[in-house]
Amino acid sequence: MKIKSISAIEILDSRSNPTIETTVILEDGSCASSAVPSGASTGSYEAVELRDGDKSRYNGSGVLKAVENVEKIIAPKIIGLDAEKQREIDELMISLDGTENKATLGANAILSVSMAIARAQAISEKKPLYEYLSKFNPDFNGTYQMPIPMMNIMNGGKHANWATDIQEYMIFPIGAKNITEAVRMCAEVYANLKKTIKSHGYGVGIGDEGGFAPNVSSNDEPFQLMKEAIETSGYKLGDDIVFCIDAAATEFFKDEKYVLNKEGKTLDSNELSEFYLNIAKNYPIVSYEDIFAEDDWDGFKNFSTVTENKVQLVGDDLYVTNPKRLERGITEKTSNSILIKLNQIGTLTETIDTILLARKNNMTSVVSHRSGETEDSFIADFVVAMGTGQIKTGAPCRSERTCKYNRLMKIEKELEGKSEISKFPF
Ligand code: 2PG
Ligand code: MG
Repeated sequence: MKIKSISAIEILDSRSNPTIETTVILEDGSCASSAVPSGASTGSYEAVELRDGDKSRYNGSGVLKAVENVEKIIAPKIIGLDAEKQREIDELMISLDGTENKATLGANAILSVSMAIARAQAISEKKPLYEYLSKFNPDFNGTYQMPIPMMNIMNGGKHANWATDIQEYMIFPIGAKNITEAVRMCAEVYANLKKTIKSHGYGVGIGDEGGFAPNVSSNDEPFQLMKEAIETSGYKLGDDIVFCIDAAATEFFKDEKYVLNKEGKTLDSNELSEFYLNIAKNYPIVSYEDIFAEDDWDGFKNFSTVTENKVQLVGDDLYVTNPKRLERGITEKTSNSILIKLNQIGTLTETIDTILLARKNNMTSVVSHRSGETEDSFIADFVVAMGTGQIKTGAPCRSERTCKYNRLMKIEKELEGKSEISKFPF
């Protein structure tokens, strides 16, 4: 259906920072909006998030320029085109921008249009978003793969005033028989974790992604607290629920060394690898994201060798959802998994291409939120459509996180048995 109008507005994200929401209306009246999230522990190779820099508004973080780019530059070129032609429209925006990293128009401006167009076309075709998006998944066979959720229930690093050096401590309910059960299991553990943390004399304040952020004494203490909460909840650690981490190590990489303030240690790449593997002797950690800095390709590669690819090693800042960086990872056998964030690359089409490239090379993809989020639940439909099998979207707490989990449960209900929860391949 042809695009009739495009407008954009500056709204707030979950950290109270401005972000952009774009609304697309098609000629048949189908109308849809999409909002773009924003990271804090961002990789330096991410596409550019355009901010105004005008200190008199929002301390310089306004996005009025991005809004203007949508309305004055992108809209005139796109109005009248068929919203079904996602790839052509995305490619047109990429060429309008003209840079490698979308620095002219802003990846935030471009992505808000890219997502809203898909959503409007889905409405026009009277299809739920996940069904419409499944046309971009060449491997879709009629049964939807629901993702196992990685829930970040203890927060550290930049998201939580450095309560720990490791940024994210996630529970992963591999024993759940469907997404509804997975969400319930994690929510029960989350509720019990609050009691556990209190009983250890800590505060129960939360970080940017809704996980607790007590002032623990080491980087492995959160595992002990989560273990207690899992057992109190009646689940078996290792069978029902396992652990994942995102160290976001780029954030504690200083002068070519890893500085773990919680431990009072400064480590090189090999020592850091040992450090993680020592923790893993006591706790079942199955997925390791960004456990080395964004340019420490050797660190990742050595870890892959040492662990013989028996655990999931996820590159986030390492790959920034960029097919070119992923190509290098594939050639050098750097890791076996990639984190997928739409706003790191800036269009739906490029994000899909990256997932398909990873899949072709036997790598898993974990679709992810950002630490600064909105009520937009696009990624819930997207992960179901692409069948990547894993999503991480924070704690089962705070509406910008729960809206994604709630959407997944609604999709599962709507599909009534025509979906299955994915198996974790490691
Ligand atoms: C990450 C993300 C999301 P941010 O590092 O994976 O959890 O954080 O959005 O701050 O980059
Ligand atoms: Mg990360």
